[in-house]
Amino acid sequence: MILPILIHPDPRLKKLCDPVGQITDDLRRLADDMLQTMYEAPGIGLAAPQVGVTKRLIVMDCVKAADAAPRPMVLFNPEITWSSEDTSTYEEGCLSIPDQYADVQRPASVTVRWLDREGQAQEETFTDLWATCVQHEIDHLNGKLFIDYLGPMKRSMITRKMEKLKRERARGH
Ligand code: K1U
Ligand code: ZN
Repeated sequence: MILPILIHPDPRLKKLCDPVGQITDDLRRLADDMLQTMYEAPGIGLAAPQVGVTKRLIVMDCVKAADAAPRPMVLFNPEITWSSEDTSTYEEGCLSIPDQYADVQRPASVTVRWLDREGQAQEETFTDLWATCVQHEIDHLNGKLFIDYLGPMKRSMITRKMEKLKRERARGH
């Protein structure tokens, strides 16, 4: 099922999300719906608060090449356990802030621990776009958006554009 994606500004995008306990069939179904929603958008990641669920769950697939096998990932309770000193800058976008992009500097590599869809603990070191994406998605779980890394002028300009977009969408444009 395709889920509606919340658009900034929305108080649900600013909340600290709750850890999940037991990985239930309902949570696995939510993860599957989030993956379907992410691929359809299209995007390379999606966090549960973006679909109005304040739980610590993210999905992502940063495989770029069209002829490569997809790698859909489901991460419950993801935690960064190590960040590299060296950084990389990527022009980020966000499905909750459509058509707005800005350079964000983050650690170039991160090690993340999480529970997979079977409730098994996993740990992996991510680099390149995967590292950028997993940090962007974990930020969502802490109520943080990529525009929070920008200066106040740029951030408020984007917020005003999104308020206008939401007014237009509400009028059916
Ligand atoms: O969390 C989100 O809003 C999804 C976001 C993830 C992200 C993008 C760029 C850097 C870090 C994190 C997106 O997927 S925006 C759309 C996007 O980047 C994309 C869309 C189609 C093809 C390739 C990329
Ligand atoms: Zn986002």
